[in-house]
Amino acid sequence: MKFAHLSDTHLGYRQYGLIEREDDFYNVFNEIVDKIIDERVDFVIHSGDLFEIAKPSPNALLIFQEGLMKIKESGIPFFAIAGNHDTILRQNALPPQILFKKLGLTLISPNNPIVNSSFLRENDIFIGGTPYISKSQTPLLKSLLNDLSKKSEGFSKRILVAHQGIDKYIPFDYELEISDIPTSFNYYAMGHVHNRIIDDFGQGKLVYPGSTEIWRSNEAIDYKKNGKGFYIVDTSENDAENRFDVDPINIELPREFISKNIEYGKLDSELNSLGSYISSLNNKPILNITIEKGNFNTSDVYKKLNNILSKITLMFRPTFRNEELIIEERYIKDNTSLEPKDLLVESLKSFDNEDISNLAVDLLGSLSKDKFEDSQKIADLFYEEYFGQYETEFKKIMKQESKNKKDDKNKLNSKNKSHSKNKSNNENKSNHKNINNNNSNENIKDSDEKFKQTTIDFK
Ligand SMILES: [Mn+2]
Repeated sequence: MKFAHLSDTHLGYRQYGLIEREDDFYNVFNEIVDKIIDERVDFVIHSGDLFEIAKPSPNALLIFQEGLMKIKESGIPFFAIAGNHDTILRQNALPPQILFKKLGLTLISPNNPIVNSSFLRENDIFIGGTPYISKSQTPLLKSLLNDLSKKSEGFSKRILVAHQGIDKYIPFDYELEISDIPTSFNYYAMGHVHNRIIDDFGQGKLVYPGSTEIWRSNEAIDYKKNGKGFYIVDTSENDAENRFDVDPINIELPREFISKNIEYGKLDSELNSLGSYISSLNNKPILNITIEKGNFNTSDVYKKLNNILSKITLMFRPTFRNEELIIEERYIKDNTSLEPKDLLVESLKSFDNEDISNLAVDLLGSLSKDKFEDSQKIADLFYEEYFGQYETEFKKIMKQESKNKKDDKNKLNSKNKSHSKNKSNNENKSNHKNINNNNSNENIKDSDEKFKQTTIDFK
């Protein structure tokens, strides 16, 4: 028996605002669908971020619908979880995958964490999983994983599906430490990390198939090294330790991402050879070009680059390492594009919280289109999500605080005027004491933690 494992297809992503890039993501997906059918797999697992956003465009939905229909017509079941991109902040909101239930997609959700199919039962296979769960809810995530581990007991083949970061693979952006994960499964069908990873873990293999297209330009490095595509997992040819056999199926991406540093002194000759290399390519590439060393007039160099490169690249993204621009470079780094969205996310990095960046990006989107009602709704939902449950506690504290102030005032009034310098100190101390006494300081801390926990480099 064998299955296909893929993830992070991000359908509908219009990278750099370019429709050609949106099409690239679709073309790669279509190619993957054909290969899945060629491989005659018994089922497919998609580990989240099927779509770029939780409310995909009709185009993105249509591309997926067509692909899924082909897979269904070949008699192949499709199991999926929602990733962080497929999830709306609001609780109980449905991910777009739910639309495709009648076309053969089984959504693994909090309500249906286990896939119930006669084929799986006949072959003694357990598939269980959870949609993406944010870092502030790691205790919930851990207990769900442990429940699934218990429920998988007694099955001969046990598969866990999840869309999370693990500290071992992304040390600065994870929800799970590797030691949090139950070791009882034979296959960990992971999503979220965009590089390809195959590791031995627990009683089998832990696998991130990675993104199917280059979603951030720095993913080009892993593409060159490990390729992109999906995995075919063969469960019948186990080795002595019952580890499944995992084979990569590579897809050649339609467009190159080129990263080039050029010294200003060699600008003309380097541009010449770069130009002839680009002319040899089938499709116009995305070019990240850095001009460095030496003093030069940025706008003159930009004009020259634009003359030569604008026609032969789909997009070129220049960086100028000129002493005059050092201050700007603090904001515009190598892997950051000039899109307002990216700059906004970059400038909010200190919050270290993906939800805040998402909020800002959402608000930018709606406010820049004068959609004030939508903006209000977005802000209200965010407030509700973060503070709804703490509101009562806050009110209590505020009430207590105003009472303290009154008390302090009364005390002060009864004292000599020369002591008034200490007023604010006394006030602070007594406030702290009261907050501790009514035990709500932990709740405040939790809501504070929520802001700090999730990291911004979301995938
Ligand atoms: Mn992703």
